[in-house]
Amino acid sequence: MKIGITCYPSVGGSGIIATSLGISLARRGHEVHFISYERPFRLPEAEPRIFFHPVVINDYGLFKYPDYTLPLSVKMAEVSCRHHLDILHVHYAVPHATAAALSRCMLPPDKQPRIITTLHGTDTTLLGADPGYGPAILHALHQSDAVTTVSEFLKNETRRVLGFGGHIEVIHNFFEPERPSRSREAVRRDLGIGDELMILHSSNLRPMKRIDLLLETIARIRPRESFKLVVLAGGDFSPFMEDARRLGVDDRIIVRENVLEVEDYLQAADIALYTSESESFCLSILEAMYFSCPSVSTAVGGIPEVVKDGISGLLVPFGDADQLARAVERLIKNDTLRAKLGQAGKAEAEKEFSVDVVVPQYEQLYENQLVRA
Ligand code: GMT
Repeated sequence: MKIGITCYPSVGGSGIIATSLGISLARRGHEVHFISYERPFRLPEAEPRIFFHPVVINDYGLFKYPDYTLPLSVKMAEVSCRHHLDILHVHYAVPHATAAALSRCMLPPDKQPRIITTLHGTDTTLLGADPGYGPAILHALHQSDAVTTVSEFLKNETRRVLGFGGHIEVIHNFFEPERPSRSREAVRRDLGIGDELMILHSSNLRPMKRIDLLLETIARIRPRESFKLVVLAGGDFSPFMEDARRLGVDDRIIVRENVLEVEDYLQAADIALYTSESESFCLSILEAMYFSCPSVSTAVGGIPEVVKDGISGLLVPFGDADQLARAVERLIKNDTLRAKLGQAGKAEAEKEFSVDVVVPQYEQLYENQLVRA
């Protein structure tokens, strides 16, 4: 098949999933065309059957705000036409699904690809609830030939928040780890971690990640010398360091910003910690599971579809820093429990969320669309 993929190219779960999907589809023999304003950061330069089409954004003096949706839709139409795309798969509805629907209107019927929209999270939970966006998102979903969500939770939210009554297929996220570039020992040495346990938090630091709760939790873990928190920050962590100092935990925190070799840190971690107030899936937890690293996280959104409490990780009701800290302490004190949850997590990740399990589900969805076309 000839498949177009549009996603955000920067650090972020939806872009990572879209990029991995495209790479995997190309390795399975399909031709994949990425369309975005920048080359996705994890997209290899020379990979057979993968093409990148940049969208050029003009900053005309007339515009107070540069427009992306129109040049994106024109590029989608151009690539669809020139490369005879069968499928145009957009990740994150805003503005990608709207641009895809518009692009199709520019094409004659025999040149129109089938449009698949994958909702990832805040495109429903945040923007879907915004009166300035919701109706446009709903319209774009109605224009899509198929809609998928990354969890049952997000499917239900899409029905509830947007009132979308069409068919929604749940296709969970997946992860295909790269081989770490350094040894576990080398990474820990570089981080200055000795006998302490390494707690890992990796996120884009957006408000729903609740970094305030993360720091409150860290401040309550005893003994305080038993761990270091390593934050892989997709953004600037320095504003949070003031809070860390106030809580007296700044000496427990090591920050690395915009890391590409996430696997290096995943293999070095002992516990992953996530305190989000909303999460459609939480790809970072799955990444940790692949490296047998058990997580402590809030039981919000789609996280319970990824982690089974007491089996592959520990779930705690949202908002309770004390309970989160006690759960981390349980894992710090109990090597056997850590190993047991870590192994079960890895087995679950490979069984349910591997590239070989999930990518064929997308392939099947595409094939069904072509049969119907
Ligand atoms: O929706 C967002 O906030 C952005 C998006 C992203 O690009 O990182 O995150 C969402 O998609 C990820 C990949 O499917 C999920 O793992 C995240 O849970 C989800 N974020 C939220 O729901 C807050």
